[in-house]
Amino acid sequence: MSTDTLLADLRALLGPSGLLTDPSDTEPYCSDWRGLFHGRTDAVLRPSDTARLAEAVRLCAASAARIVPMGGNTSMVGGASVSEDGSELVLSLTRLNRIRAIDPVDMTMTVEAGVTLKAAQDAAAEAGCLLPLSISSEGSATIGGVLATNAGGNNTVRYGNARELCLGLEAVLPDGTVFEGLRRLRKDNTGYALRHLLIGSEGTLGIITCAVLQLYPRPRQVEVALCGVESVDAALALFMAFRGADPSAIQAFEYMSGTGMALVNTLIPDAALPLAEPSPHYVLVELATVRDDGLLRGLLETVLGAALENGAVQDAVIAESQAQRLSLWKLREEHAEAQKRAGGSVKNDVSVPVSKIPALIARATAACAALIPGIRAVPFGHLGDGNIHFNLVQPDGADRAQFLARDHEIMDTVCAIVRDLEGSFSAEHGVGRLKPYMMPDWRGGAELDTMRRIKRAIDPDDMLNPGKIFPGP
Ligand code: 2HG
Ligand code: ZN
Repeated sequence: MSTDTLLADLRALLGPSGLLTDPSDTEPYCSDWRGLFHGRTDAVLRPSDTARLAEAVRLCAASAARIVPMGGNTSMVGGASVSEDGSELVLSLTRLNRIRAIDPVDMTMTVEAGVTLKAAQDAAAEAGCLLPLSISSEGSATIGGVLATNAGGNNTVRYGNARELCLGLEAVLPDGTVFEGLRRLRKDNTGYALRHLLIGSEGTLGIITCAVLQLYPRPRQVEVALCGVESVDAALALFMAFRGADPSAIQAFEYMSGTGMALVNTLIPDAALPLAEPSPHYVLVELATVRDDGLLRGLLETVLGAALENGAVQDAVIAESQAQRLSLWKLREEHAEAQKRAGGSVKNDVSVPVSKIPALIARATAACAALIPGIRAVPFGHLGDGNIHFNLVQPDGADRAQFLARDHEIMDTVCAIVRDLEGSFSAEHGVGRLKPYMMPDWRGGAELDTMRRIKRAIDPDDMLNPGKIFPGP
């Protein structure tokens, strides 16, 4: 079947607003948030429900047309990027944007893939519940994407990754059949847990269309503090102090470097460091509890007081209102945007055992400085669960393209240290199109081979999200 016939059939199925073919309409779908990948496509499919989406996939399969599923297009690794040769179609999930159900007794919500994470959080809050997944891009990132990549974010230390919050899934498989697994059971041992195969598969095995998410009670007390600390060891010591005092109270424990904080302060409007002096390192801690006993503030002050006394913390500020909590979080959440504004940056979304975070930051900072003098190391992230974004910003005034051309060299330098520290080169952003070249080295032998066999069994014609996860054909 010719492309023209396929597009005519898709237009008849999806209607005029369900199929974009004009280059001025499709262009925004052809670049990623970081500006690393620029592709082409003949069409963007925008089905409004699962039945039409499944039929569209059947039509594509019959024409051997390849599909790149896309949610909010916030991937940091080109996970939703189309190829440069124009041979792939984009399938946007954003019109599947209904919240099908919220059940405050079962503590679950059934959400379509195109709902933004923020909209899902707000809907859960209106029902008196908490959807605890929280990531910097939550205003644009969608439920389908966060599950397809098994996103982690700020609250993993307490609630786990997206995987741990998903009880059921509906997905369209590469041949257009619908996997109907929208169950909301805590116990359901019935053969292979297929939803867990789809979660984290980055759209290479199926297109997630709807999910049942686990909700939690909303906290009644929340405390947020920003602390200036002298070393990464001191940041880790502070984490251990909070864990020792009450591990169940830690909702988020985030690390930031002085370099990253300075970029946010300089490049993000309305960002202001509320401490008297800048510090070489920072910690943002959020405590929360559903209890209504008024004791959470005391816990925070006791731990911080001891840390100030023993020198682990140099200075600290505790938010006194929701507005202050948000402005402290802004200093952390704007890190990605500030780095984008600072010029070219190379990202390493890595994880190590929590105990090895100080070694990771010290060794990787020194190794990158030796590789490219003047390079700005901007490590930050989710210290509480061992996930550090060891990002490198180009030297001030350097040529962006020349700097980015050395991305593999920089990534390999950092990842060699990560490997030595028994970590992972891909913690929460996925492998996407950026890191498949690392797979043989890190997941070689039986592991990568089994992944390939699963891919071939479910998607023998490599129809879904080609070029992601796997190196080569
Ligand atoms: C975050 O934690 C995101 O803010 C983005 O995962 C990290 O920019 C990054 O590398
Ligand atoms: Zn992150």
